[in-house]
Amino acid sequence: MGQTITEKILDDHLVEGDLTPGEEIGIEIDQTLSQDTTGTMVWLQFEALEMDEVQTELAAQYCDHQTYQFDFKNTDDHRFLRSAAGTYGAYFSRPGNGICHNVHKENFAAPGKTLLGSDSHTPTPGGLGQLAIGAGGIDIAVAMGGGAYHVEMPEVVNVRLEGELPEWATAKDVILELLRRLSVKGGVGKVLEYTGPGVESLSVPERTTITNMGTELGATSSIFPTDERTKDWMAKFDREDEFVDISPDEDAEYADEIVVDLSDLEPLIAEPSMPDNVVPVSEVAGQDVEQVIVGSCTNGAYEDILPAAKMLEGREVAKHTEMIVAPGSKQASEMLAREGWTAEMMAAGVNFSEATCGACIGIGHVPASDSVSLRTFNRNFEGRSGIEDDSVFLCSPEVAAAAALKGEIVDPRDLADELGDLEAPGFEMGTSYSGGYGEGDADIITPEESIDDDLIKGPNISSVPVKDPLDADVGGETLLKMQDNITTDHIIPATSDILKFRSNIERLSEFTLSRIDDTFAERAKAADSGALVAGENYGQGSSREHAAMCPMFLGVEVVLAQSFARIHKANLFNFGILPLNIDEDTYARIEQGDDVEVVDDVAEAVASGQEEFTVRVNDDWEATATLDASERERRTLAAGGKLSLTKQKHGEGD
Ligand code: MIC
Ligand code: SF4
Repeated sequence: MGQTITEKILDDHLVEGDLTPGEEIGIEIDQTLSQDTTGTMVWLQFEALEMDEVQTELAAQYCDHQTYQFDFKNTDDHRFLRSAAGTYGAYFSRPGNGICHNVHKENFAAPGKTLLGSDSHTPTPGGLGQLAIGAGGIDIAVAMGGGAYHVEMPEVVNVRLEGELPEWATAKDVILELLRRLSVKGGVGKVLEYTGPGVESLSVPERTTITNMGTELGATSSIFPTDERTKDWMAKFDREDEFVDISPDEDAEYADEIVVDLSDLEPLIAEPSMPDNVVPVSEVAGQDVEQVIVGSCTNGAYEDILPAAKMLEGREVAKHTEMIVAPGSKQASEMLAREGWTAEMMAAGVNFSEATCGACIGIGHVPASDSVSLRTFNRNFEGRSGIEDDSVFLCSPEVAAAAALKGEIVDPRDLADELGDLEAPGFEMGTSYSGGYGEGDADIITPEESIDDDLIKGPNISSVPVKDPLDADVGGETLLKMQDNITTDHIIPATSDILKFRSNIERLSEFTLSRIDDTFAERAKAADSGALVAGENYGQGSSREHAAMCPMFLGVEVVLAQSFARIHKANLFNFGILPLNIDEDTYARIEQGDDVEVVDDVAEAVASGQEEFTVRVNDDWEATATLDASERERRTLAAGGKLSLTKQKHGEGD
């Protein structure tokens, strides 16, 4: 039987299991990436595992999320990361050089290889045929140490692209259309594989906009075949020798097929505050817009910003609107500057940001109260912009630029009619790329160039918390009952006042679930042990393992949810928290404050493969909950988490 692209790459890297959807497989990892807010824990865990050196073909450490360094703690984190990269043999991308996904895509991503990254948008280079997966930090640390990465074999779904994009519709509208159809949990347990005649009409930057935002569907990854366009794109970075031809076999079988006719698409927009609240722009036209931001890891390439620049040339941003351009990488910034576009945009009233995540996680450019912000980003979870009750819309750079010009949400086609001389900018590849990271790139320190051979830890950098092995008794007070689609931004918010504690779990844990209830941390500490209850898709969004580490640190022992997001569920296992599935009736019946006890000797039941558990509530009624876990996940839980399990295995010489 023929194979899909995903199956081909997995087959090449398979070290455990077979490619049966739903079964756990172990794969070899060729490349890893981590960034500044998850990376400190990655390296602290690498150190705790007593590793000497990176074992993967390549490991890259980026400094991108909090590069404004408001506090010495951020700068200390960056210095620690440089020292860790140098000590253990990773590439180090300096603060300000750009967002991990953009810089990695430009400099290191390679078709046919596997990439594991401690950031949920790691699948971005799927646009050039790399199988890239987001995971928690300890998974990256273990992979860097040469260990396999374990994941449930996904179903491979074919997204067949037909036709070509009409004027004013963009790659962003392709992924917004999929979000509209499938919702934020529509991709869980799946890899979306793009095929069909429409593929060749899309350039690599357009493809990576789509694969980047596959994360918002909850997908394990997203991937495109490679072709001449991929090869030409890699040549711009002097990396054509790393190109490989990769496409599905003619008789490849997919679990499902979704057809998107590109020629049917129109400008779309995601309304606040979920990326799947998608409607045609024309439906929400007329709303006043006070802020517009073009950039981020989704739309931060030179090719993403150029259309906005062309639209702004010789025009002016509306007086009551602020427009910010935040390029995804220094490379993109440099090209815009070299070609004169930066000056054009500045003349139009645009403000430039350094190449950083920044505003995407509420660091800088926080919207005014009670105002609309239009962003070309991938997420608009409530409060993520740095202000509660925010009103963030997600759209393409074209729709963003149109709103900046008009001062209100407007379908760019209508604005073009109104202005008479506004032409659709179309898509154009950059020509002034300056090559790869090799010689002369001051912003990437190669392992050979490293100046460090020891870890440098500032006073805020503490150690990794470790849980005791699983106990016979699991449960406690229901500390919080939450609804569907709770994000990791709810569990451990980002924003500048909190991010600086990412390498200090004791301090960070004080902010646990504070978005929902600011008494949570205090109550959890007082309760000694506890449970969390949630609806569907609990823990969607980011890969931050802190969203499991901090509840664990505060004594949460079990999470009862109707369903879980993939990375977060893995993180719960990795930190020894029992993730149990409950049905809708049980969810409806349990109240906050209820005492929840998992009946049985839990440690023994988990180890022996038991799937159904009885949960006793208030010593009054009982319900059934299920544990969907692989053998390895059960061992991880029993050991109290992945760090302990991996150490045990090393001890046994495994
Ligand atoms: C995000 O987009 O939410 C982040 C910030 O990039 C996170 C990583 C983090 O929490 O540090 C992600 O997507 O994994
Ligand atoms: Fe950075 Fe935002 Fe992309 Fe996350 S989604 S990597 S915060 S730009």
